[in-house]
Amino acid sequence: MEKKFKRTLITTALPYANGPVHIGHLAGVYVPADIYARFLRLQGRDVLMIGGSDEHGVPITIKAKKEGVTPQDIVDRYHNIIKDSFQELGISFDVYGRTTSDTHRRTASEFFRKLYDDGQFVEQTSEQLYDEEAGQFLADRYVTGTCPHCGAEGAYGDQCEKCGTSLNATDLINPRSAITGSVPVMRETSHWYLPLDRWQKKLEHWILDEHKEWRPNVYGQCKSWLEMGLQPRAVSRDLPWGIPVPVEGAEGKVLYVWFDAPIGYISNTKDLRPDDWETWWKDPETRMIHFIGKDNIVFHCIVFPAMLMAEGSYNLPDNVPANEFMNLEDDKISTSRNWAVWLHEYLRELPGKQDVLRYVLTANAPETKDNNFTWADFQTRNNSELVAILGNFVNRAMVLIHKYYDGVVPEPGERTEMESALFDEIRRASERETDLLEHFKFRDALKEAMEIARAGNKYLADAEPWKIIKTDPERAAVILNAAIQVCANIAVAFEPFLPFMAEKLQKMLGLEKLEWSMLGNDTLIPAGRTLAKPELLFEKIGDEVVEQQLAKLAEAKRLNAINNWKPEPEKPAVPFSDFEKLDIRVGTVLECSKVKKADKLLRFLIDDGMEQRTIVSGIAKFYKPEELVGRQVCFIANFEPRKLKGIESQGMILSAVNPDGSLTLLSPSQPLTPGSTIG
Ligand code: B3M
Ligand code: ZN
Repeated sequence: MEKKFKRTLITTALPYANGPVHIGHLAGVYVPADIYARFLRLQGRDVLMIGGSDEHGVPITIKAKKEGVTPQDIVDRYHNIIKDSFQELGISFDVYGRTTSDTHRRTASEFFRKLYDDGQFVEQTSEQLYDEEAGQFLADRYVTGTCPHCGAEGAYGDQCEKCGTSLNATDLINPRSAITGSVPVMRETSHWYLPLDRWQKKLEHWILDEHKEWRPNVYGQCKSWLEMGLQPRAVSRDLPWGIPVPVEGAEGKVLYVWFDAPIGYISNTKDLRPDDWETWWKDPETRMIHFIGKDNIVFHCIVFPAMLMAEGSYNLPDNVPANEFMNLEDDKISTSRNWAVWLHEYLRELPGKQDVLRYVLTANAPETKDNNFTWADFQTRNNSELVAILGNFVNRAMVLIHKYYDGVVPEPGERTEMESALFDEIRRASERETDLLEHFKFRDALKEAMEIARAGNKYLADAEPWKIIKTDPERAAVILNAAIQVCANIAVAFEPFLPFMAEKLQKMLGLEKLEWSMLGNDTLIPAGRTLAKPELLFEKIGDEVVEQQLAKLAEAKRLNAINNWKPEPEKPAVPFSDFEKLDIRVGTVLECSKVKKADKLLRFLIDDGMEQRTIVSGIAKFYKPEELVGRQVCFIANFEPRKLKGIESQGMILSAVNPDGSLTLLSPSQPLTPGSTIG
C-alpha cells in the first residue's frame, strides 16, 4: 500500500546561472515538475514547488573568465533571464531563489558546521592537480581528460558526460587545465570529505529494498553505484568563488558546489515559508520529490541523502523521477555548440505558443529513453493534434451553441446510449490519466487527456447536431449540452499540461474554478448559462516557421564549424617533378550557366587564350552564374576530359575551401592575359 502523506515538497534541479535554459532542461525537469505540481494543486493537496538558480561552482567562473566579467555579473544576468522565461512558460514555482542569497549562505554554512561539529567529515591532505600557469588548483570542470571508465575524451574533473560516471579530478587520464591548456602538476592541499562509505549500508537498504518503485533508470544507476562501493567525497574546494568553508584556518577554501546547491532547496523553502519550513523538510508526513535530469541522479539519490542522513533531522526524498535526455534534430543538445532551442528565444520568436512547446515536450518526454525534438514534429503535433483534435472540438461546440442558442447552454434533455458511452469513455480516460500522473508517467497521461478530446470530436462527428437541428431540435440540444460538458472536462484534464489553454477555456465556459474532482462529471455547466465568445485555442503553424527555425540551427552549425576550424593536415611530400606535370592557367569566363538536374554544378565557357573550353565546376551553391561572366579564374588545363551530367569538362577550376565548407573561386588580383601559366 502506498503511504498517505499530508503534503508534498517538489524540488526542481537548480540550473547553473551560466546561460539561459533550453528545451533539454524543460523536457527533463521543469515541464514534468510543473505538471505534477499543478495536478496536486487541482486536487487540493498541499504542495510547494521549489526552484532557483545554482550560482556557484566552476561553470560560473569559467563563463565569467571567458567574458572578462565577474562571476556576480554572470549570475545576475542569467538568474533574471532564466527566472523570467520560466514564468512566461507558466512554470509555477512557489519560490525561485538563488544560491548567492544571504539565507542560503547562512543555511549552507550552518549545515556544514553541524556536520563538522558532529564529526561527520574526515579531513585529508592529498595531492591535487594544480595549474602553475594560472596559479590555482584544478577541480571539476577546470580540468578535462580521458575518462578512466569508458575512455571518452573530454571528461570533466567531476563527471564524465559520456558514461555518466562521477569522477575525482585525479582519476582522469592525461589531465589538462581548462584554463590554460597546460599539463597540471600535483600539489598538496587539505580538504573535508564526506565519508559516503559510512552510509553505504543505510543507503543500500533505503534505495534497493525500500524504493523498488523508483524508475528503472534511477534505481539501476543507484544500484551500480552502490555495487562499486561508495568512497569518501571531498566537499570543499580551493576556489575564489563560493561559500567560504566555515572553519578556522580554511582561508581560500569554499564549499563544493554540489554540497551547497542541494541545500539551496532548503534555503529557498526557508525564504518562502520562514515560519513553518521545517514542517516541509522534517515532518514525516511530508513527502519530497526531486525532479532532475539523469546526469544528476547520483547527487540526489546518494550524495544529498547521505548529507541529510549525516545531519539527522531531515526527510529523505520519496521519489526521484529523473528523465533521460532530449536531443534536438537528432543531435545532442550542446550549449557550447549553440545546438539548442533556447527558451527565451522561443518565447520571443513564437509568442503566445507556450502551450505548444509544453505539449510537444511532454508528448515526446524522454521518460524511459533519450528522445528527439524536431521542428517538423513540433508543427505536426500542433496542426494535427492541438488544432485538429482539441481546438477543433472545442471550437465546434462553442460556435454551434452560439449559432443555435445565442451562446446560451441548452437543457440537457433526455440523454441516450450515445451520451452514456461518451461519458463512460471520458471517465475511464480520466481515471487512467489520474493514475498515470500519480506515477510520474506524464507522457502517457497526456495521451489520456487527448483521448477525452478525441472522444468529444468523434461524438460530434457521429451525432451531427448541425444536421439534426433541422429535423429534431430537441435532440440537437441534448448533443450540444453534452458537448459543452466535455469541454469543461477538457479544461480540467489539460490544466496541468496546457495551463494557458485551460485558463482561456475556463473563461469561455464561465467556470469559476477548476478542480480535479470535476473530471468525469457530465453536468459541470448548467443549462441557461451564457458562454463567452468563442476564441480559437490553437492556430496552425505554417512551413515558414519550421524553415526559419531550421535555418537558425543551420547557421549555428555553420558558425560552430568556423569556430572549431583547423587547417587540414599536410599531405605527404611529393617531388617537384610531380608538380611540373600539372598545367595551371588563367582564363576569362565568357559564359556561365546552371547545369540542369544538378544543383551543385555550373557550366563555364572559358577563354583560355588559345580557343575556348568548357569546364564544369561544383560551385553552384555559392555563386550566381551571371555574376561570374567576365571574371578571371585559375584552372588546371591538362586534366583528362571527364563527362559530368553529359557535359564534357575540359579541366578543373580552382577554388579554396572555407572553414564553413563553402567554396571561393581563386581569381588573379589584377587582370592577366588569358592563357598565362601559373607555376
Ligand atoms: N546545477 C547541475 C545541472 O544544472 C546543477 C544542479 C543542481 S541541483 C541541486 O545539471
Ligand atoms: Zn566515461
